[in-house]
Amino acid sequence: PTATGSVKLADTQQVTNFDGGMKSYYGIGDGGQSESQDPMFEVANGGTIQNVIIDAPAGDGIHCLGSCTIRNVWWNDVGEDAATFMSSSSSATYLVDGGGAKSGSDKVFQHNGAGTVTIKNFQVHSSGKLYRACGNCSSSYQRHVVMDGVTARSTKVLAGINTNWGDTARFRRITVYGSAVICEKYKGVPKGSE
Ligand code: DGU
Ligand code: CA
Ligand code: CA
Ligand code: CA
Repeated sequence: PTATGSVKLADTQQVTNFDGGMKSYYGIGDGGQSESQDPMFEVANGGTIQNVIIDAPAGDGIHCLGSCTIRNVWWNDVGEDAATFMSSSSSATYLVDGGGAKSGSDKVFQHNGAGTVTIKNFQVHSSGKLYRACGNCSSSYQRHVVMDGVTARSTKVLAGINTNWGDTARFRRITVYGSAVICEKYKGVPKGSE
């Protein structure tokens, strides 16, 4: 989509319900793969972020501290990753509805907390993995992902999950251009015991 304007962020924006009006936001981190970058937006438990375009440098993207909705958000050049889901509650739900992500050199959606991530009506282009359940987080939660209406181009893997922790992945209406591994199964190893 075409941006209606552009906003350079000086620091992380803490939001509960945020509508970006289809402006482009950028300016956090260095655009590379360093794990220590700040997020652009931190969304409170129960919050929604929508109608946002994210351009480089995009830092650590969006952090959802609890359940959240990410609606019609477009990453033109994913930073270290695009969004991280962080609730400690097994009933947390995170919904990504609409939008798309390009050039996530490693991961797009990073699920470090517990609960279920639903990725719906989403496009991913030139990326490593669309979704990864954390493989070495200190909390070995069960993590679940549902993909419904996902189109992938030049992307290696749709979901990476840790079957030894009981993670699950479900797929519906998936379109792949080129080739992609739909579900890569890993053995999660908590940090410190690798
Ligand atoms: O070394 O623990 O990549 O949140 C890897 C880390 C890793 C997380 C994750 C993230 O799993 O840092 O971006
Ligand atoms: Ca990372
Ligand atoms: Ca990138
Ligand atoms: Ca990250």
